[in-house]
Formats: sequence, structure tokens, C-alpha cells
Amino acid sequence: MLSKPERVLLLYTDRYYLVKQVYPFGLDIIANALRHHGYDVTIACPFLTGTDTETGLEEILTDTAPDVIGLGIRNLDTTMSCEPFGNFEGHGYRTFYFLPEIRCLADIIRSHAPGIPVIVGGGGFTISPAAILKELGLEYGVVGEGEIPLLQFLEAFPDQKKIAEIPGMVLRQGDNFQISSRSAYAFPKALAPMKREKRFNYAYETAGLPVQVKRGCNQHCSYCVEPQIEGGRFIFRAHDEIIRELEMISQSYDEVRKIFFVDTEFNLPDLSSCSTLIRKIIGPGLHERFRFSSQFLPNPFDAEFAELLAASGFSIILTCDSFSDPVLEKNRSSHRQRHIATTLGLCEQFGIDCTVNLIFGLPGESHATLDHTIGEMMKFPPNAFRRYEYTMGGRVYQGTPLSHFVETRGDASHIYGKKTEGFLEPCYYCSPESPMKLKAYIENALPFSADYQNHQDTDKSRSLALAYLIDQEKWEDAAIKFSVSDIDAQTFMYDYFFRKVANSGETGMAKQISQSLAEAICQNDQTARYGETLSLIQYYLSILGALP
Ligand code: B12
Ligand code: SF4
Repeated sequence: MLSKPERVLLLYTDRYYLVKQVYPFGLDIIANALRHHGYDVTIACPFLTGTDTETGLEEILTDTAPDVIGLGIRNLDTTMSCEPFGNFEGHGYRTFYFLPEIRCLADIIRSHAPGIPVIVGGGGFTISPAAILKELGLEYGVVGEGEIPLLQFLEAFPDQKKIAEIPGMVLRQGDNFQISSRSAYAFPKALAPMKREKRFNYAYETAGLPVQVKRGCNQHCSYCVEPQIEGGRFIFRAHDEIIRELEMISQSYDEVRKIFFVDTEFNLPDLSSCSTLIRKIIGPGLHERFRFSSQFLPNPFDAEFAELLAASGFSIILTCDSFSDPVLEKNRSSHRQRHIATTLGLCEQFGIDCTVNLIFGLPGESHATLDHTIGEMMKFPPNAFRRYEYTMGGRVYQGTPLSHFVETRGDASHIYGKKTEGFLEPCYYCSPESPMKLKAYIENALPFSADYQNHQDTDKSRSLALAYLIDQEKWEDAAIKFSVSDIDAQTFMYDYFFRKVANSGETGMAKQISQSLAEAICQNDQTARYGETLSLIQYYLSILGALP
């Protein structure tokens, strides 16, 4: 490539999208910034093409003919050590590990688009940048926020000297990598994301549309990578800009009902800024339009704040880790058991929907501390408003206090998994027993389960590939895929397909898919099983004025 790059392909490498449909927000922010500067940008996901990954990625590369490719790595793994359907296991644990598949993507790019520069970035990448580039056999990366460095890269390419000077740049130098320090981040006002990437409409309509209030975390929880990813200081967005964004979403995205504030923890550093924001949300009535969710610490949290959260319809994910003070203290959490108890009490009093997140097996965990946490959980059992999600052991990531603890202990007890370069391969600290044994112990002790399946099934993948076609308004292709799917898969996607195709004015197609599904149900003698779907079809056909 001799001329300056113009076409940029941003690849979302998150295979876990097939389990949880999380929107590629980081790539969206970057695409928005690049487009603002005149670049032709496509965001694509090779796992959603409905074919095998290689064919899918080759199609994407042929269709987009990129000058530069950005690989977005959001997740290295799921951080969970007991995934029943995981693809990576060792003594006492099983998880999903994504890097080997990302390496396959890099190989496909190398053979199908040789010579095209590939630059890697994202939260997962920022954890172990040099080790990841080495593993993928690639030259360039960006740690932290990517919009400005990527713009600078495109301007500088192929001048290696200029590229080396870009803040946050990771650059291969022989067998080593040079990592330039990051420059201080400020939300670039002109680049505020005012639209979302339509081809991932299904994600933001179902799992929640992400909105950012601030970046950073000033805490030091032993296992956590977020201060590394976002920085140890908070950088706030102007409230008025956030409200403007919510109003824009309200006007432009009819079907979006859930907003996820993607802050590290919403209620940090104190309650003042976030309380003001919630009041500003309530002011114009945005709380009547949306349900809000975010992650919270148990402290700071008080009755006035709980009342505000309840009034604005917030659901909260509470980072509790443990109910045991010695474990919390050893793992540098800033809250204690009394804060958790107060916050859970307030959530109950104000009817706030709350998911309690726990990690069993962190340093300091013993059978006594486990039993203590289990006892406290029983005092706050799951109910209509409260549920538990937990994992076993702390995933050891490079650069965290937990990795220093593990490296300096000198013995390998309580370590599950290999200590690979950059701690890329899943590796856990889990005490007093292995993750699997701990899980069995806890399940045995608790009268309720918090099981997660995280199953990646083929039907769901096909349905998501169909949604991807629908979101790109490739109606003919979507209709063909729909017609060859089995009745379960058609039923799963019918409502979504009908609404999108009908709203775009393609009423003939809307009628066609409705009638073909109704016929398939009747011909297969499945009217009892799919009664609800048949009623929906009838209702929609009546709206189209197509009923006899
Ligand atoms: C909010 C959040 C969630 C929400 C998402 C809600 C929603 N609707 O979006 C929920 C709770 C659903 C969630 C789920 C999961 N999450 Co989460 N999540 C986060 C969190 C806190 C913020 C992510 C975010 O949106 N940030 C805002 C965006 C704009 O920032 P960004 O992604 O960092 O992007 C910037 C840069 O990274 C960079 N960049 C990004 N891509 C690229 C690409 C290139 C080429 C370049 C140059 C730069 C670049 O530029 C971007 C713009 O500045 C992060 C932690 C964190 N602080 O980053 C964890 C985090 C990413 N999640 C994590 C995990 C493990 C998960 C789950 C697997 C949990 C589970 N077991 O189910 C799932 C995965 C779901 C999926 N399919 O991906 C881990 C990943 C760790 C790892 N091993 O890699 C993190 C780091 C949390 C942690 N403490 O460990 N998550
Ligand atoms: S767990 Fe939460 S509070 Fe602790 S360092 Fe991570 S983001 Fe910050």
C-alpha cells in the first residue's frame, strides 16, 4: 500500500457475543472518530457471518478491501473458572479462552490480505499488550483509549519513526516491543458518539445500549485489571453531554429501553456527581423512557442515593467479592461486610433490582471465611429483586496486585493453570481448594443455586447470524436464511425480523415471512406448541391488513 490509508476495517473478535450479545462499544467510538476525519470505516464480526470463521472473514476482507485492519480484543477469557461449556480446561477449572481463535483470525488475515497493516487494541489487549502481539505475530498495538492514537497511526503510516512517537503505541522492535506512555485522556467533545452501529442493533436493543459517564478507577482490588485499562484517575464526561446523548437515543432509537452505563463502578469516587446525573435524568423524564443498569460498589451508598436509584428505575450489579472482612482487606477492597449489609438492606427497602457479584477463593479465603460468606448469603437470600452471581478463584492477570502476590510467593500452591508469558493463558489463584471443588462445596452448602450455563449452541449462533443480516437490511439474504431455519429458530427471531422489515416499508417481505412460518407450524402439526407465535403472527398480519 503506497498511498495513504483510506479504508479501515475494525474487527470485533469477541466470540462470546454468541453467548452474551454485548455491543462493540470501543470499536464504535473509534469508528465514529475516524469517520469524523473522513475515513471509510466498517465494523464487522467474523463470527456472525453464518459460515465458518475462515470463509466469513475472507468474505469480510474481500467486501471491504481495507487499507488498515484494527483488531479489537475486549475479552481474553471470561474470568470465570467453572464454565460447564468452556473450551479450555486444566486441573480443577474450565473456562472460555479466546486468544487461540483470535490467533486464527490473525493467520487468516496474513494469508488472505498479506501486507495489510494490522493494529490491535481494546480492554483485553491492554492487559498484556506485548505478550499478545507476540502470540498473534503482529507488529502494532495501542494500549488504552484508541481513537486518537489510531487516527495518528493512520496519518503517520508507514513512517515508523512517527508511529513510534504516538502515545499509547506498542511497536515491535525485533524480538521486543516498545510501549510509549499513554497521554492523559479527555473525552473528545466533537467525537461524542451520537449514533450506534446499526449492524449491531440486536445487541443494543436486547442487552442494553452502552453509554459512558466516566473512565477510570481509583481503587486497587487485588484481581482487577480495570485501573490498568482505563487509568487510575477518573475522567468525567460533562453531564449535559450525557443527557444530550440519552435524549438523542430516546428520539432515534424507538425500541431501545435499556441503557447500560459502562463505568467501572457507577458510584465512584463519591455519590455527588452520580446523584446529580440521576437528578438530571429524572428532570426531563428520561427515567420513564429507559431502564438503567450499571456496576456499583457497596460503599459509598446511603438511603438518599437508594431512593434516587429507585426513583430512576436503576438495576444494580453490586461488586461485593466476599462477606468476609479479612478476605476483603487482604484483597484491598475498600468496602467491608457492614457496607454490603447496609446496601443490600437499602436495596430491599427501596425495591432496587440487585445482582450480587462474589468471588470465592481469593487470597485469604479459608473454610471458615467461606462458611461465613455462605451464612451471610442465607441472611440475604435470592428473591424477586435479588440474585447472586459468583465465580471461583481470582483470574491472575498481568500487572495486578494478585499477579505480584502470586509471583513473589515462591510456592505454587493454590495456583490453577500455567503461568504463561503475560499471564495470557487462564490461570487462577484459588484457596483453599480448586475452583471445581470449591464450586461443589458452595453448591452443596447453599439451598439455592446461582448456576450459569453460558452455552454456545448452533441454533442461537444461526439466529444471531440472521439478526446480523436483518440489521444490515440484507432482506433477501435474511429471508432465505429464515426460511431454511428450523421452526424453533424462526420463532426465536420472528418478532425481531417482522418489526425491522415492516418498519423499513418492506411489507411484502413481512407478510411472506409471517405466512411461511404460520404454514410451517401448521404443516408440522405444532399449533399447540407454538400457539403464542401463531397469535403474534395473526396480530401482525392483521396490522398489515392482510387477514382475510
Ligand atoms: C460494562 C462492562 C460489561 C457490561 C457490558 C454492557 C453493555 N451493554 O455494553 C456487561 C456486564 C454485560 C459485561 C459482560 C462481560 N464482561 Co465486561 N466489562 C465491562 C467494562 C466495565 C466496560 C466495557 C466498556 O464498554 N467500556 C467502554 C468502552 C468504550 O471502552 P473500551 O472497550 O475500553 O474501548 C476503548 C479502548 O479499549 C480502545 N479500543 C477498543 N477496541 C479497540 C480496537 C483497536 C484496534 C484499538 C486501536 C483500540 C481499541 O479504544 C476504545 C475507545 O476509547 C469492562 C472493564 C473496563 N473498564 O473496560 C469489563 C470487561 C471488559 N468485561 C470483562 C468480562 C470478563 C466480561 C464477561 C466475559 C463476563 C462474563 N463472564 O460473562 C462478559 C462478556 C460479554 C461479551 N460478549 O463481551 C473483562 C474482560 C477481561 C478479560 N479477560 O479480557 C473486563 C475487563 C472486566 C474485568 N474486570 O475483568 N461487561
Ligand atoms: S473491582 Fe471495581 S472498584 Fe475494584 S479496582 Fe476493579 S473496577 Fe475498581
